[in-house]
Amino acid sequence: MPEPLKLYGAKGSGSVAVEAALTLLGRPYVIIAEAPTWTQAGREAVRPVNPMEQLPVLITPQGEVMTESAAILLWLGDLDPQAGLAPPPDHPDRAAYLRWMVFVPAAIYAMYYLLDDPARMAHGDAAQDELRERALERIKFCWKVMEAQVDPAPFVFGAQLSLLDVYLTVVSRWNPRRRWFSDACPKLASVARRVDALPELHALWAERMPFEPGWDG
Ligand SMILES: N[C@@H](CCC(=O)N[C@@H](CS)C(=O)NCC(=O)O)C(=O)O
Repeated sequence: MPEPLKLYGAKGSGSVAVEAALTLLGRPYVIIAEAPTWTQAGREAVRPVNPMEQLPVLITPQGEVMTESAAILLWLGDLDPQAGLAPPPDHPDRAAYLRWMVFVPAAIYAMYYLLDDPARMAHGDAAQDELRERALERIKFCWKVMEAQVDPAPFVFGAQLSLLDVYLTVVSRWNPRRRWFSDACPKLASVARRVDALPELHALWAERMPFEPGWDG
């Protein structure tokens, strides 16, 4: 049995995508710090390992610090090719897998830095309101770009679940939330609903990203 991987995470955060990947892979892990980085205590807990003060942070068995959700998911998917959660390097879907695995954090996830606390980038209520609004519009635009270019059946790469499906399921739980997502991006939303319903992830969702009243927007 491999040594448990160590993860800095927080309920409802991007670490849940990594937790879901580890769960599907059957790979033991421990949350060594529950560190919601939207609180002072959370930021302080993460700072020694990630000066960006962001989650997720994974510590590899060799003690390497890994940040960046997509890098962690790509690494995990390749670590266990038998699990089939990542198209291998010579697979025809590999290029699209890499493309969308980078698109989600670069185009969408990065926008939450502005959306969650626009005061970090703009002065005054009016400028901050505008920044928040524009960041949200950008997120919507980017989801629609992805929606137009995928053809899930039922997952993005056909019958085989991949970590891209898991990643988009977690990120689409945030603003503008799933009610908007279902209307504007029905193909991607159908993927997310399937991943929401995976029996292997029921306990994880309940504990780490619960479907509480109003969860969908
Ligand atoms: N590029 C990073 C972004 C991570 C990120 O923004 N994480 C959020 C939690 S979901 C965070 O820690 N935010 C706190 C902050 O940005 O100050 C990744 O993909 O892992």
